[in-house]
Amino acid sequence: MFVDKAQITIKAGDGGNGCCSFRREAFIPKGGPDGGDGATGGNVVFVAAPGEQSLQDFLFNRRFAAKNGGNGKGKDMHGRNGADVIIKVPPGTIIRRVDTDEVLADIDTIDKQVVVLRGGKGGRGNARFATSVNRAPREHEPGEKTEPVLVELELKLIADVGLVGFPNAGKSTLLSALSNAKPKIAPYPFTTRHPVIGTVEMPEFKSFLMADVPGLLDGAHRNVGLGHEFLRHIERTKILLYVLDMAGIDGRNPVDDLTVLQNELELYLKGLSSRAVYVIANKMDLEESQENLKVLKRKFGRKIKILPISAATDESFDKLKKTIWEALLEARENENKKDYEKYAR
Ligand SMILES: Nc1nc2c(ncn2[C@@H]2O[C@H](COP(=O)(O)OP(=O)(O)OP(=O)(O)O)[C@@H](O)[C@H]2O)c(=O)[nH]1
Ligand SMILES: [Mg+2]
Repeated sequence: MFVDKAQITIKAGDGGNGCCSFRREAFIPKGGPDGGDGATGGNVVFVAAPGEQSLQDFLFNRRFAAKNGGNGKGKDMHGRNGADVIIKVPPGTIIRRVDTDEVLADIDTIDKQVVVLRGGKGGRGNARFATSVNRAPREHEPGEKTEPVLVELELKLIADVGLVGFPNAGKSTLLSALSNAKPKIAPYPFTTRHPVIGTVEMPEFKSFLMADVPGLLDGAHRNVGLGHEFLRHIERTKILLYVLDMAGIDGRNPVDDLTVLQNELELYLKGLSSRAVYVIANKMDLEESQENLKVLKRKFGRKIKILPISAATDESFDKLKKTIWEALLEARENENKKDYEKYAR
């Protein structure tokens, strides 16, 4: 099951209490204070779990607490620090407090690790309160208590390349042709009901991540069809590819389709359509496609590059992969440049 939102309760460990104790030894009637300090409670830590693509586990596991710090003891013994609780989430998970809406962490890379709640501090034992004037203090502190916090996890998958198209355009066929993912493929709309990410292998052990999201329709930004629920999974892609059914099998026209897709992206998030670098003109093995390609090229050829393919029958996709890869590298470079300019200013 694909789950991209979940609420869980997290709690850092309480600090341990400081101890009040006095040395008791044979022949030393009045030993000094020797109550040790309480220890720090454990932290709540979120880490990315590469390969994980759903928050499903959090439907069943909803409470996560770090261990409390140990109490101090006599003979100057400090408590033991409470163990952290490590929560593994899919890369792309945003963690937000439900009461204030504050974003506590954004696990946006595959190796990220964030301490979201810190454990309570331990209280000091009475040994620490001894002074030259007060040599037998009874004073000692309780450990700091922590409160449970309700947080919402929201997943916005992280992929380098996103496929955008109408239902039945062949997005899943293309993803399975290029990557290791095996999404369901079928001749009816809305076969894909949730995003699927595949790894596309390139020479020299390089690779990139490609996401297939459910088909868009006119009005998707208003939640028509499977709607914009899934558009947020392409928000974080570096580049987008439009996938068009050039044969217009469902009685649509690929030229209109492209216009609608561009609009839907813009209406959902301004500027999103500028991330689209290519139009993949799919199903070129079918006869009707040839004429439609001519029209598409005439109307859009100067604005965006069009790559005619047949995801179902082409034998080699090496050239297509290379083309996508190069566009991705360019997008990454532009992004770095932008970041650089931002800091240089
Ligand atoms: N002839 C031909 N059929 C194709 C081609 N690519 C995909 N198809 C067929 O088109 C149908 C839809 O393909 P999918 O890959 O499931 O399409 P999708 O875009 O993922 O569809 P949704 O998941 O419903 O949005 C399937 O029957 C595929 O076999 C192609 O290049 N040529
Ligand atoms: Mg599909």
